[in-house]
Amino acid sequence: MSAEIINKVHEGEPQVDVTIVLPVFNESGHLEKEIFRVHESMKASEYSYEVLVVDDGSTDGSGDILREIDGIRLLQFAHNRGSGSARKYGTLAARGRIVVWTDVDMSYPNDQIPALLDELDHYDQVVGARRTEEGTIRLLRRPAKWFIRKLATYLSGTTIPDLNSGFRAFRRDVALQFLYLLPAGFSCVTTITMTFLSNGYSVKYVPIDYAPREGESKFHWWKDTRRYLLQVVRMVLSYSPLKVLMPPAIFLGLVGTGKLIFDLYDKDFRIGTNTIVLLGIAVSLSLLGMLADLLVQVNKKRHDVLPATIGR
Ligand SMILES: Nc1nc2c(ncn2[C@@H]2O[C@H](COP(=O)(O)OP(=O)(O)OP(=O)(O)O)[C@@H](O)[C@H]2O)c(=O)[nH]1
Ligand SMILES: [Mg+2]
Repeated sequence: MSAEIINKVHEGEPQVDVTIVLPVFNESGHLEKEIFRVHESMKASEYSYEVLVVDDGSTDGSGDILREIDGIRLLQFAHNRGSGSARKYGTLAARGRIVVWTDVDMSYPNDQIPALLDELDHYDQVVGARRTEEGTIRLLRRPAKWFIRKLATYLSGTTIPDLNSGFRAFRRDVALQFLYLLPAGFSCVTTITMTFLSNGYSVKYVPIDYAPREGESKFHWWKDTRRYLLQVVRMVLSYSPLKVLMPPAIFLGLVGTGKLIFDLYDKDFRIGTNTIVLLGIAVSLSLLGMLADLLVQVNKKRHDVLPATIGR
């Protein structure tokens, strides 16, 4: 028997405890090894599970290899859309009550998925937070990641030790409410953490080890860094615009007002150009903040899924 090729999205009651979603793009060298590792750890656990592989347009023969692998469900797309999109459609097609996201490059401890699942008790999402950064293009990615993580910590009001981890487990019913918000690229993992947090769902972090990947990275230094920066703008505008835009607006407003008073008294009512610029920026930032906040409020959707509780 080979992979079960699926072309219909599953709907209805969960049929297994866990679905492990594996996004694959050109990982032929270690694909079987990684899938074997996942199976071995899950078989030894008490959880019923399925492995759902999502491949969109691999060109290195990964698709052919996958079709021959036993014991997986396979979702294959002709077009490449990105790892976020693969994770999103994998979650949609999952039959599990819980969904696990991880990479297929031997970097995350996929032999420890059951331990990650054990931590999900009483939480809506549990994230493996990497102790070290062994990722590709570290010099460029590290400062960008650090900045985004600090910003996300400030926006969410919670400590986020690892915002970009690709190793996580979450309740599928909660995630389904937000799938439409997830971007197609790498920032999908950032977005799912932020979306859970900003909608009142709990996220727990457990420390994990992280190994250098096998095979070639799919992270493009410029295209994906640009997307990270866009992600910063989006996070500010869509989660708490007032929290970020109001402090600089108030600061510039106060400095501008001080300068205005100085101009009125000392410069005989000749208001300086820099005073006008300062006050103009302050007003623009506050208007932008208020407008963005209004859009956030107006677009708030109803969420019916109860957050995880502590059972008896
Ligand atoms: N289906 C699908 N999977 C993808 C795509 N791009 C990347 N992936 C998979 O998503 C996972 C993460 O991609 P990586 O290249 O490891 O990205 P990363 O973990 O941010 O970067 P590294 O530090 O290089 O590991 C891997 O399992 C990839 O095979 C894509 O376009 N489509
Ligand atoms: Mg990786």
